[in-house]
Amino acid sequence: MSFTQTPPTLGDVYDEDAALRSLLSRLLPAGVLAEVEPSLREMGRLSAELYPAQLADLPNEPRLVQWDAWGNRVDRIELTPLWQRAERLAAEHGVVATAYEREHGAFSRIHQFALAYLFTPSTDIYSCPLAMTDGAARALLDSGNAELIGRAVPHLTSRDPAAFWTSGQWMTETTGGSDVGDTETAARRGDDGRWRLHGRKWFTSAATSQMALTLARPEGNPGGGRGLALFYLETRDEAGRMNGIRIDRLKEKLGTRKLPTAELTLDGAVAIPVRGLEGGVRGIAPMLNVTRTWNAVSASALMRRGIALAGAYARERRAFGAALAELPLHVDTLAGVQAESEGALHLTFRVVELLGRAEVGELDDEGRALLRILTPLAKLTTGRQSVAVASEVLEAFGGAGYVEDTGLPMLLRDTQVLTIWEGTTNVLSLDVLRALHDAGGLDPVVREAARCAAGVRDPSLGPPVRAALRAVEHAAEWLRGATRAGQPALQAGARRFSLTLGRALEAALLAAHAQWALDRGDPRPTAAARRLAAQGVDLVVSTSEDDSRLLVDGRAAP
Ligand code: MFK
Repeated sequence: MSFTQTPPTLGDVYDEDAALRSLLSRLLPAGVLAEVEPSLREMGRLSAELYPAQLADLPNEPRLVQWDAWGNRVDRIELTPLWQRAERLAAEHGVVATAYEREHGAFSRIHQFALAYLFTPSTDIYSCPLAMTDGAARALLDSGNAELIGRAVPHLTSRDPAAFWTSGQWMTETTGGSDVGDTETAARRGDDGRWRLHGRKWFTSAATSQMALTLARPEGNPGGGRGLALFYLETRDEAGRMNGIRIDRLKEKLGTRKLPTAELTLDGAVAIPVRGLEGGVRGIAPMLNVTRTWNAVSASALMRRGIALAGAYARERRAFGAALAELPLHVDTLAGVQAESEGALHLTFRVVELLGRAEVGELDDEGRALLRILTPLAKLTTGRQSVAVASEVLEAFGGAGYVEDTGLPMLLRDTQVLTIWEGTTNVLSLDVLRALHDAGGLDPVVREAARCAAGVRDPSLGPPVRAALRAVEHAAEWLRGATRAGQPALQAGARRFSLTLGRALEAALLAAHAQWALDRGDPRPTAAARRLAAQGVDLVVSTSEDDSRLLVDGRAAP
């Protein structure tokens, strides 16, 4: 008999997630936790049940059918079996709806994103259309457009699969996904008073949605972001015909292969302005902030899934006379990624907590400024962590991690997108600077770190608290210097600055939570806080623009 390895299996996805359960026990009042826990346990059970279905679905990919047998242009996308199931399950389990039903006030966001966190890793990035659906509901509600709110929001937040709609977020054009102000799509008003859109959308995720929010420039408007307007459109009419939209092709992507990302031509798509005829970027910003939060939740969730699989494997796989889980270096490696994932979880759910409080009007100006700053910080920090953790998870399986039909490579490919879409690490670092500028400086972040530190008493938590405070102070010092030096210096260091703030806040939040857990007899989060800080939180270094230019193109700075 030749030896075969035991594949990793998932246990109870909710009950075995010690970090999530500890966090929720602190964030939610006992009565609320008791009420929401059955739905989380059920989602954990469902997530474990879907995992084998996800593996069985590995060879399937969505397919674009442009023509029917009789020569009619139909542009139909056939989804993979798991995606079809995910749509129904997401509606029934309220993965978007929970946030808007608001049964538990501000805590409903925590409940909803905990559901999303459990649902995401087994559903092949179905979190993408859900993120955009949630974001569209938020943007429409914020717009105050009563007609569109009445028409779309009940669908976007429905638990009935027959009534549930998802939304697209069509921003990216061939001119680029970051500098959206260069959008070329034109909006023309016809003699019938209706607006029609003409242009090409180059990267539209989940093109199967029933509606979309998109940007276009009304004829005669100036260039740049301010000349764009935010439009609402429905993709098909009541007879199922496309609304002046052609699906040109699906993208061949590194990952998220089950997600039907498409290139579209808008050829007279009838659309409705959501909030006036300019300021479209401002109008879509609430959607971006919600989808960026989903991105951080997805990053945390995919890290957790990879680590759960690597842990299960390490308990079974024997090498050098012992289970991997007994080998000191393997244990040390897994502990390192576990600490990264717990830091990510705490920063992410701090954003979620603040978002929930903002939505019920509980936040003051400083709280709103903190939410605005932490949203891109969490997205960019957790996105980078998820790629590093997924890479380490694959390595923890040795060669098996590199083999497609284990399903493990998909983890690495899928996390890579989290640093790209919804704003790259660099674009979001610049967004952090914009948010700090709007907030009048770094005070909300400094006070957040100080608030975390103030609650920590146990000496074992001294190292992470000191590391976090020193890093925030170092970042503040850099910001003062770079502001004096001018825009090129500010921009060049923005990424290291933002990652430092993100990691420092992760350590501070984790340390504050660890004190709470220690008070209840649980030393685990303390180990995570200490390890995260030991792995380094301060990335601020001085660089020279001359050196950078010489390294990149061999020439000195102009
Ligand atoms: C797993 C879950 C993940 C979800 C999956 C979703 C997949 C969807 C696929 C995609 O659609 S990916 C494409 C996503 N694209 C982006 O995220 C765009 C990235 N680029 C940026 O974020 C740029 O910074 C930006 C487009 C916003 C720059 O455009 P502008 O026109 O140069 O913006 P400007 O002038 O700085 O800001 C315009 C206004 O918006 C300002 O307000 P005022 O008009 O009142 O001055 C800004 O303060 C405001 N603003 C910009 N970003 C904001 C914001 N307000 C609040 N929050 C923000 N994030």
